[in-house]
Amino acid sequence: MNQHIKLSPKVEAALKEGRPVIALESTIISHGMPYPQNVETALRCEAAAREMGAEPATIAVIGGKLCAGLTEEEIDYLGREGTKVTKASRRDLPILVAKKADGATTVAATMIIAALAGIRIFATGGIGGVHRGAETTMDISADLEELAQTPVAVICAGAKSILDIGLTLEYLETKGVPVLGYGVKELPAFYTRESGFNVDYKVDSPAEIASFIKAQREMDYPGGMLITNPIPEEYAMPGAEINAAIAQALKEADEQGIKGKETTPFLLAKVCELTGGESLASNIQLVLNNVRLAAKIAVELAK
Ligand code: PSU
Ligand code: MN
Repeated sequence: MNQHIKLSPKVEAALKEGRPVIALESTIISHGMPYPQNVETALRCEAAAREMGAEPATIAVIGGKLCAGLTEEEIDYLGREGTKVTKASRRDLPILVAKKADGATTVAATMIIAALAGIRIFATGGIGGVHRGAETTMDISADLEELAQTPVAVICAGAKSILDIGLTLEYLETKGVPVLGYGVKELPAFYTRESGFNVDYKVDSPAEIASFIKAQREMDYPGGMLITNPIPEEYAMPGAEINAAIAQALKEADEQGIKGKETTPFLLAKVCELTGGESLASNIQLVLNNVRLAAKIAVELAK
């Protein structure tokens, strides 16, 4: 094991015994949701994974250690500190390690640490992507590059329309990342089940997804996979309402000159504020739904 990795006793035991393990990220805790719902959701995700037979490994950098498996106190700390914690993507990891500092890991950084720890499945809410206006800002999330080079399958609820969904799919195609739809032909748009864009392959069972991941690993070339799982019908938001909130959030971000790593957290918080917490309730449900699917895939892979 890499010298900078620190596994929790439970994660270490599960990996050693070949039991299913799924990674969970921590930027969603610090920057993706408000306190205390962020901590509650993180703990509910861990419980949901265990219920489905997979050990959860929530990932973050604590005191310069690349941790897979956090204590409740550590999760609570990340949730309370919120945006005061460093949002850690690929480029931040060496600095945090050298400075023995803390960081909440994005999808990209979580994938790197999961791969170092030997964890191949990772559930989250939404990934970063190609932002609207990227043809001039060049704002493309490091998450997409990571999917192209790190062997971890990421289960998410599709791409939010704070992003340019079409360009995000084009980018993933260029980078050779398979994009699967669980039970759907259309890429889900996070808060809603439809985006107007198709995925590469519709898949109908966790076993089928596991067979794709297994084939990818057997060929031993770099890169992950994106499995998109639509939000359950009963928690989906009306398209018009969410799109109006997103349009307003994008306008305010532009007016305030928000840039770089601040962009995604700013947009997420604005949308939550503008929808009076309704989007937060949807967000929580879709994350739990993704954790359950990831656990089922991990269970299949461990067979
Ligand atoms: N999208 C969400 N919720 C999130 C994020 C994205 O719906 O919490 C977080 C994830 O941690 C993701 C990161 O990896 O934002 C992407 O940030 P950026 O766009 O700066 O790469
Ligand atoms: Mn960005």
